[in-house]
Amino acid sequence: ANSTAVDWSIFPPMKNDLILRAAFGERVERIPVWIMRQAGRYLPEFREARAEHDFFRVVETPELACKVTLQPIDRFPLDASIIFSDILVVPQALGMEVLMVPGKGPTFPQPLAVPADLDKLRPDVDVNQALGYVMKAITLTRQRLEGRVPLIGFSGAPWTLLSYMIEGGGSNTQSRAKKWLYVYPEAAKKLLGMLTRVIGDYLVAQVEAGAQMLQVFESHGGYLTKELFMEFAYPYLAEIRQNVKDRLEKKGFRIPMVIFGKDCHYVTKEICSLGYEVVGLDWTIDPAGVRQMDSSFTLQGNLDPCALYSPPEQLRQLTRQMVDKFGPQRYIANLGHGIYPDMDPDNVKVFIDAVHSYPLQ
Ligand code: 1CP
Repeated sequence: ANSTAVDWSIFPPMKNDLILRAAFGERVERIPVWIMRQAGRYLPEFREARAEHDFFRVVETPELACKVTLQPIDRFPLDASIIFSDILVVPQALGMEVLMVPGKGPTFPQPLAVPADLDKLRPDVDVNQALGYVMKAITLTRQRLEGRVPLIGFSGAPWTLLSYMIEGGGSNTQSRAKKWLYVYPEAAKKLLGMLTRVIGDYLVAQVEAGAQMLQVFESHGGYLTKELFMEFAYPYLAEIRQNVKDRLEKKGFRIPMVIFGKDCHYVTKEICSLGYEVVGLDWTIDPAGVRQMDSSFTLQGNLDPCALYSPPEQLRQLTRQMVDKFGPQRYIANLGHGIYPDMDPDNVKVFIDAVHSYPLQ
């Protein structure tokens, strides 16, 4: 009864699976690299597509989403693609309206204000129906990639999505969302549970449609205290991991999962214990310190995106210094967060080439 699952035998064989091997801790002959927000406004061809179409129009039209997903792949020797979408499609699936307001970013006209507002959501939504367009974009993109590189699917994490649903958009403090954790903890947990269920279904459906790796974005992890993180973020991240892994294994899939927590340095050890194959680090974390703790998982990251403003030789040196700290195995090179719109695409090439030319034994 799943309308968007496809038989993976329709997909072309892989020519480059470096990132999957690195994720599973197998030896690689070259370091894989991709860039968070690699399809985005720093690319002139992306700005051209966005001048013609509204953001969510691109996301909801498989041909357009596929086209912009492939833009960075056609331009750079990246080792992975990530499906063009947004973490806020999950709140949309639950029944909330989200608009992309130019100059302001994603905006919810009617954010959740009080616990009774939870009754307006659709907790039993079928993601294959509500988000079928994402799965169709994934299947189409996997075909058009012709095995060049693996395709990554993703979702926002429960706490990060809850914070957007209550704040109604970006926020410097997340104080409205955090208020729920102190004043309405049971309602917050009800919503987190709802999100956890939908996110699990959504990640499984993305794999059934063709996604070969999954990343969970806890982008607002940095706003919590350790106690709040352990109560309102950690258990849901653990449940998603276990639920998705179990369901995919039953269906015969072996898919690596990445957990990326932004500003989560105060819970690095806890995040590493969640059991995801890959832990993404932002630029505030010293990779050497994390490596010393344990080596049973792969690390991803973590160049300061602003290093891309450097002249080429300096950028090459910063990239080599970064790899020195991680070591070349069990490692996926990336920035410590998404690339910014005013960055020079030529420097993206410098970064990728510097990773690829790092000498491996
Ligand atoms: O008009 C535009 O083109 C808007 C810019 C943009 C883009 C290119 C937004 C708005 N979203 C996206 C795409 C996007 N978002 C991807 C595409 C795949 C790729 O990486 O190439 C992904 C993975 C996301 C995920 C996403 N959206 C996150 C998690 C990653 C992160 O940055 O921490 C978050 C927090 C969002 C919300 C969001 N969407 C867009 C903006 C500007 C924001 C942040 C808003 C805020 O908090 O102020």
